[in-house]
Amino acid sequence: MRDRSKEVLAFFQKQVSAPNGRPQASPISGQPAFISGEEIAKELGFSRTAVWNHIDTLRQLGYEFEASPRLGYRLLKVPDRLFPDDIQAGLVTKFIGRKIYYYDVTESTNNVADQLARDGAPEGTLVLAEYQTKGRGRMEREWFSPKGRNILMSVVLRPRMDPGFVSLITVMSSVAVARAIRSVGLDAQIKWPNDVYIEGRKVSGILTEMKCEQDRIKHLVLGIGINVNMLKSEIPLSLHGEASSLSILKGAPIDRKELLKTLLCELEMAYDMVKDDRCERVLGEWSRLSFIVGKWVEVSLGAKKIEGVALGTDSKGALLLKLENGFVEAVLSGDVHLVKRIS
Ligand code: BT5
Repeated sequence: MRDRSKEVLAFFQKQVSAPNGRPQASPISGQPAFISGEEIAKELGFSRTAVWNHIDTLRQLGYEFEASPRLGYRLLKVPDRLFPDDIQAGLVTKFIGRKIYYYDVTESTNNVADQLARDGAPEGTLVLAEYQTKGRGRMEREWFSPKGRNILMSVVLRPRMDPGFVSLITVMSSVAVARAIRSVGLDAQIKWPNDVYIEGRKVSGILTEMKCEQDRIKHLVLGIGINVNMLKSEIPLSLHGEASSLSILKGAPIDRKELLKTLLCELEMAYDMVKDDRCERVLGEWSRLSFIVGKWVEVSLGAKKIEGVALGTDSKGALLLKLENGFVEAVLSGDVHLVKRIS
């Protein structure tokens, strides 16, 4: 979007109320108020024709305006796209999402964020995409997401911590994702290390990648995929019975922008706690929201498999497993499965 069209949009977004991001309704009509073209032109130093042209540009991007020759324009609907201006309107974070890069299509938001981080992007830089041609999970597994339905995002972080603590970032992110999803009334639960499930179906995955220099983290890219409005018919056969989306489980579409804003706030809060050595609250919340704590699980890492009761996580975000022989082992990565034991 051109800068001047952005200025015009910002004028209407001043009416946007912080909590729900929607244009504020007039108490009488229930609709947002009209703003006259003359008022906008005067305030921004444009001609009225220029204002009209910018509104036309915004309409082409999917913004819906009502025009009245007497009263001016009012913004009725913003498009269901994760445009940075819409995300930043009313966003209350200090650094996460203060700089946003938005792509209609890209290979992987993690790749873009990594390049930005190498080029010196500040902490909190956010990359969003409507579609990824090479979206990936851990160990180069594929991350599937149809265009324009879900949240595909990556955040640049620069924590001053030992690389051995990187799992803690994944753990704190899973707490933030689960809490954000719970804010729309769904019973999100965490599966260590990087998945969020609802009713036994995976709805979100996290991919944390880091670049180290000597014994410290140079930067870290936190990639998150959330299945928000993906339709049942869009889920590939290979994921049937495994994946679902928030809208399927809720039975109604979910406002992606609102969910994303909530997530950015939750992430910043949890990350601040981790940075300030106040991990106990995050880890306590993780235990509360995790569905594997107290259960017998198998963790596989390639050919290596290990079984035990999941006790919780340690201060590094490693999973603590109580083995059959009574020993407790800290596992730093792997895939977890619940195991039914025949006694
Ligand atoms: C993950 O890996 O769950 C991490 C996924 C991270 C995706 C985000 S999207 C934005 C950013 N950019 C990227 O390129 N990636 C990140 P893992 O635990 O390895 O799980 C991968 C497995 O989940 C796949 O092998 C499938 O079985 C399954 N899967 C793929 N797409 C899925 C989906 N949309 N919903 C649920 N499960 C899915």
